[in-house]
Order: sequence, then C-alpha cells, then structure tokens
Amino acid sequence: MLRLYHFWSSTCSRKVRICLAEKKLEWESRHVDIVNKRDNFKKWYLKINSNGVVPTLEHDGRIVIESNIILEYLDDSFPDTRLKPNDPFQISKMRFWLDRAETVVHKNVNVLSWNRRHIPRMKHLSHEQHLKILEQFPNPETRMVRINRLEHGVSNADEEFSKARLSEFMDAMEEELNGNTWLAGESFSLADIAIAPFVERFEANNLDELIDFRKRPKIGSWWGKIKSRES
Ligand SMILES: N[C@@H](CCC(=O)N[C@@H](CS)C(=O)NCC(=O)O)C(=O)O
Repeated sequence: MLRLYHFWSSTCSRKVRICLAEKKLEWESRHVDIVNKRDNFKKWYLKINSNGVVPTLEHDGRIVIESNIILEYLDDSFPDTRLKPNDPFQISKMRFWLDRAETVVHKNVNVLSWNRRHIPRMKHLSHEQHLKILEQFPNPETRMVRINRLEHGVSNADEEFSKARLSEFMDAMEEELNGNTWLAGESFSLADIAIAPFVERFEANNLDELIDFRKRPKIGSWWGKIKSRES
C-alpha cells in the first residue's frame, strides 16, 4: 500500500502527486499541515522524516524521503508506465534536471516566496512565536537559513540574486528544449515532472520575467503540453 504524507501547496509534494497520477497508482493521503498546525515538527512525523519536511512516501511499511528519490523509487517499483528514459545518456540528463530542480530552483524560489507567501501567512505571530517555530527545524542548515531570514529579512538584493539564478536556469532549459520535446529527450519523464510545479509557482508569485514565454518560446510550448496532461 502506498501512503503519501504531503501538503497541498508544497512544490515537492506536487511532484510526487503528479508522478502518482501519471502512473495511475492508488494511494492513501495523509495531509501534513506545515503552516498552521506544524504537523511536520511533531514527534510522530519526525520519526518518519527526520528533516521535518514534506513529502514522505510509505510503501508497505517502508519509508522513502526526498521528493526526487521518491520519484525514482516509484518509477522503479511500478515500471508499467515508465517515466525514466531507457538510454543511459538520457537518464543522466533526467538526473541533471532533477538535481537542478532541488539545488537551483527550489532553493531560489524559497528566497522569493519569503516576502510573497511566508511573511503574510505568519503575520498573526509575534517575532518570538515565529522564531520558536523556525528553531524547530531539525536540519541545522535549514534552521540557520530560516532564522537569518527572519532576523535580517530578504532584501531587494537577495531577491535580485535569486531571480538572476532562476533566469539562468530558464535559459538553460530553453536551450535544452531547443532540440528536444521534453527535458530528457523525446519522452515525457521525471525531469519534466520535477520542474513543472516550480513553473506554476513562478506564475503564482507573478515572476513575470521568468514566465515571459515570448522570450523563451520553447518553454512556452513545453508548458502548454504539460498543462494539457491529465495529471
Ligand atoms: N529536498 C526535500 C525538500 C523538502 C521541502 O523542503 N519541503 C518543504 C515544502 S516544499 C517543507 O516541507 N517545508 C516545511 C516548512 O517550511 O516548514 C525534498 O525534495 O523532499
């Protein structure tokens, strides 16, 4: 049995839900409220995900964490509908984009979401209450980054830096899609799944330069094809 611990608007959770839908797998949902109830810092959740983040997959009692690893795990465990290319070079491409989704896109989208989404959601809390929440992040690096953001804010310069990294990322994606229909070649793959929720987040955050598809027409047509999929 597959059970997914996830949060509705989390980009990393979305990746896994898209993969489950593409593969037409039955799954049980456990919603983890990472905003108000902070279920992700509760003892029971930290037992299955010691980083205190979503998503977490449970498969027949076994726990898998990290969204990109979950994607590959699902594809390897349920190979009927393949979302991984067969060719080793294309697999390397797919892993390249999975890596960029985490190390470039997720990281920088987080910076840009701070003023736009995080602060408005937390405005009912005092500084001390907010700090107490951030101090609960078990991962020392995440904890330090979040506390620094609370103490010093995200400046215009920080935002411009992140926007520039995302813009470079989008240029690289445009170049990749110049010769290929999908990110890892001629077939839709986990690479496309891993990036799609972030493009949706660029739209939700009104990051106009990133979603100006006149500038990056290949991504525009890729995005149209992604949105027309049932998943
Ligand atoms: N590398 C992890 C990142 C997971 C992650 O950061 N998840 C976010 C939501 S997208 C989260 O749970 N954040 C908890 C919080 O902000 O309190 C993965 O890909 O699974």
